[in-house]
Amino acid sequence: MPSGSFDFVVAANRLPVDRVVAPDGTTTWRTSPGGLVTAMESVMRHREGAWVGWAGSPEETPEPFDNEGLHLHPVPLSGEEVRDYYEGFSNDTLWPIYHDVIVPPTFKRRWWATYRRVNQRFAEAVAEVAAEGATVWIHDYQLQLAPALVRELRPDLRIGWFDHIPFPPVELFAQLPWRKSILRGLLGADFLGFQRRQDGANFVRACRELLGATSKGEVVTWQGADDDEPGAAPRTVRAAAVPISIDVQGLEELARKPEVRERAREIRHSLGDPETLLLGVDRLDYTKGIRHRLRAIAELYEDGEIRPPEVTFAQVATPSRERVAAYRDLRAQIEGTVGRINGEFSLIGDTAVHYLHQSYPREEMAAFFQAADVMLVTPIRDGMNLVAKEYLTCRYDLGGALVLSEFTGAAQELRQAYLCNPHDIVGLKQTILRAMRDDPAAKRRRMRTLRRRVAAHDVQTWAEQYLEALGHAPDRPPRRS
Ligand code: ADQ
Repeated sequence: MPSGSFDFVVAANRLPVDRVVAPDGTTTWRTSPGGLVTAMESVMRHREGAWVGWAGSPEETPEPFDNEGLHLHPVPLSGEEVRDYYEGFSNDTLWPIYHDVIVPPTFKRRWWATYRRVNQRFAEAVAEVAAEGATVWIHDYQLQLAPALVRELRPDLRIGWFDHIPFPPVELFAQLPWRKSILRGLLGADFLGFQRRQDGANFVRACRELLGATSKGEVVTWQGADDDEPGAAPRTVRAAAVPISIDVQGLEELARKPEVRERAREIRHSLGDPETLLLGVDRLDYTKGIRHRLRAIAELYEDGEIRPPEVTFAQVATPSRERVAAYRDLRAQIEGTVGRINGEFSLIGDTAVHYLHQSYPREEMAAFFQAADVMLVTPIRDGMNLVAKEYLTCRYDLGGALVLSEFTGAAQELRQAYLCNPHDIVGLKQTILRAMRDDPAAKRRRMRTLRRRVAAHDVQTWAEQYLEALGHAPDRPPRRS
């Protein structure tokens, strides 16, 4: 296949831009806020970079275009493909399996066929734009077949894949009827990056048990031929942890703005100037442990340990995947629970739970974080959880406290947080009370240590470490001094 002209290519389900339609009907593109774009900016500055992804609308696909120094190469998806590849196979088959089967996964052969077809289309787009010998960085669970498909078309490329979500233990992964194809797809990469060491180890074990591969530490060797697909070429691939982070400097600069600080005060005032504001911020997803959190909060009100207006809880929940049934059910349950708690424990003018089912600009999120005395991050399972790192970054005043579930990737790094097991409601309640009532000096010490950790490993460092590992794979990169 003839090569393109870009020596660094990112492939992700979505392009990092949102369409903005002016009143006169003209379309422009705005870079979407988010860590991945910022991380890529820092590593793309000295390279010719292209980004391959879906533009977000099934109706029309723009021609490739340039935006803020980046070449964007849209991949078309029809409405049916969005339903089957994205909402179906990615979010209703893979997502539940990769998150401990919190809800049952749905298996549909039609979804799988579409997932394969869309991965092939992404691979062809990558092969079209990549220059001879280019580096390709593929992202996430929507594109697990792409590494091998790209390699087939362009064996000259260096191919990496990064898993933003957990990689499940083989006992759960084995449920997937297409498990071998997924592993073979991933083994097309030179380097596979995971959030935690455990995720990488789960992948290596799956290769051993399901493909008969061999391994030595983080390196998997697969002979290539197996019953279903004789003749595939042997592969040696490294699978290691490179935990993702956030744009610490950018967010802290934002949080330090006088308008944001003023807005934080306003938020507290609007919530009745509580002594303690407890806060949850999540995509409305069953992995995030919002139900467990609400249960603990309800019991704390019931026990008389907390009461409005001294203590109030705000839950900000971004609308998410509303065309998938499990998400619609979750929303109905959560909204029912919030209604019940407020019916029972709110006073006239003093609300027990403030529930906001909305998306906010970054400035508003930073103000929320500054306003919160205790941040509740209680997922049942989460690849990393960036909210925890964002909260710490916004608390440059060393105020506040972070309650963090052990089942997040972030808990591997943030050991000084108030760690909890969200399934243990009694323990969760005790941890929330501790985070509220601990000695302020001890809380500040924890904050300082946590903030230092996040600052030392920001998203730019993450991208550099990832690319260094990819460059040396399957060997380990030399240690940094
Ligand atoms: P997500 O599951 O989306 O990401 P998370 O890491 O918490 O989870 O990131 C959510 C982002 O959305 C944060 O930047 C947060 O500030 C923002 N956000 C949340 N609610 C919002 C609201 N109401 N308005 C505006 N913004 C809001 C997946 C994995 C994670 C992994 C990331 C990155 O599931 O485990 O950390 O990718 O790899």
